[in-house]
Amino acid sequence: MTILDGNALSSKIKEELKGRVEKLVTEGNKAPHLAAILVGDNPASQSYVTNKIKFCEAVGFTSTLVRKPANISEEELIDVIQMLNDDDDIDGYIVQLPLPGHINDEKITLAIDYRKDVDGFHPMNFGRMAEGMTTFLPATPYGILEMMSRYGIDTDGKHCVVVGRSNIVGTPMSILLSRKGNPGNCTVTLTHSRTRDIKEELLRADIIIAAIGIPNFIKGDMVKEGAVVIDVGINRVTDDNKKSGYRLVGDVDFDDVKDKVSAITPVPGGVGPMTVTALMLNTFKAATKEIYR
Ligand code: L34
Repeated sequence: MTILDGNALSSKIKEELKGRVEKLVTEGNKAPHLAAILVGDNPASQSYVTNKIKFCEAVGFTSTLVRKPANISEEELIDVIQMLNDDDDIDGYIVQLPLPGHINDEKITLAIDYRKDVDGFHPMNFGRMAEGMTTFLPATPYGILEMMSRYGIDTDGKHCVVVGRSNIVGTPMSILLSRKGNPGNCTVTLTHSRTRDIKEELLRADIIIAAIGIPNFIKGDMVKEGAVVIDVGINRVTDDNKKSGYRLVGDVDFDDVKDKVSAITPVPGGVGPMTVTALMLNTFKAATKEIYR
C-alpha cells in the first residue's frame, strides 16, 4: 500500500518552483505576485490562507493578504476585487471561500478578471477546462492530477467514482478525469447526496475521489480491493486529547480502508498541501502569461 504523501510532493515541487522563480528574476522579470482576500475569521480559512502565504515566501513570490471583516458589504468586496483587477503588479489572486451568507459567491466570481483567476473558478476558465483548452485549473483538482501523475497512477480506462458534486472539486474532477489524456481517460461516475446506493457505486471503483465533507464516511466494506483512494475531506472533529481541541479527519475512514487499498492520501498531509501547491503553479503561469497574454 502506498501513502500518497502530499507534504513530501509539495516540498519537492516547492524546490522546483523556487528554481524557476530564481531564473525568472535573474532574467530581469519581477517575481510572481499572488494576492488573497480573506473575509471574516473562519479558523480553517485562516489556516489555509496562511499556508498559501508561507508557500509564496518559500518560493520567492510576492504575496499580499487583504483581510476584511465578516460584515463587509458585497459592493465593498467588489471594490476590493476591482482594485486587484486594476493593480498591474498583481498576477493572480483568490477570494478564499466560504464567504459570509449575505455575499453572493456568483457575483464575486464573475467580478474577478479571468486572466487573474488563479483559482480557475470564473466561467471563462471553467469553460476552457471543460473544452480541454489550456486554462487555470481549479487548485484542488489540479493538485490531485499532479499527484496522480507524479506517483505514476494509471488512470487509463479505469472506473473512477467521484463522491460530491461541488463546483470546486467534484464537478471539475469528474470532467478532468473523463477527458482524453493522462491523467484522464477514466469512465467516471459522479455520485452525490441523491445517489440511490453509494456503496454499490463505490464497490465498482478503481479510483475513488471523496469530497463530501462527512467525516469518516467511506468505510472498508465500501471499497474494492486494490482501489486508489483520494480523500479530499478536511473535517475538524472535537478531540479533547489535542491542545487545539480538535483533529483533522478525512471523508474516508483511513484505518478501516488502509489494508484494502493500493494507494491512499492521508488527512492531513494529502490533498491539502497539493491544493496550495497547484495554486502556486497557476500563479507562476499567470506571471509568465502562459495562458493569457
Ligand atoms: N477560493 N477557497 C478558494 N480557493 C481554494 O482553493 C479553497 N480551498 C478549499 C477551501 N476554500 C477555498 C482551499 O484552499 C480547501 N482549501 C485548502 C487549502 C489548504 C489546505 C486545506 C484546504 C491545507 O493546507 N491543509 C493541510 C492542513 C491545514 C490545517 O492544519 O488546517 C493538510 O495537511 O491537509
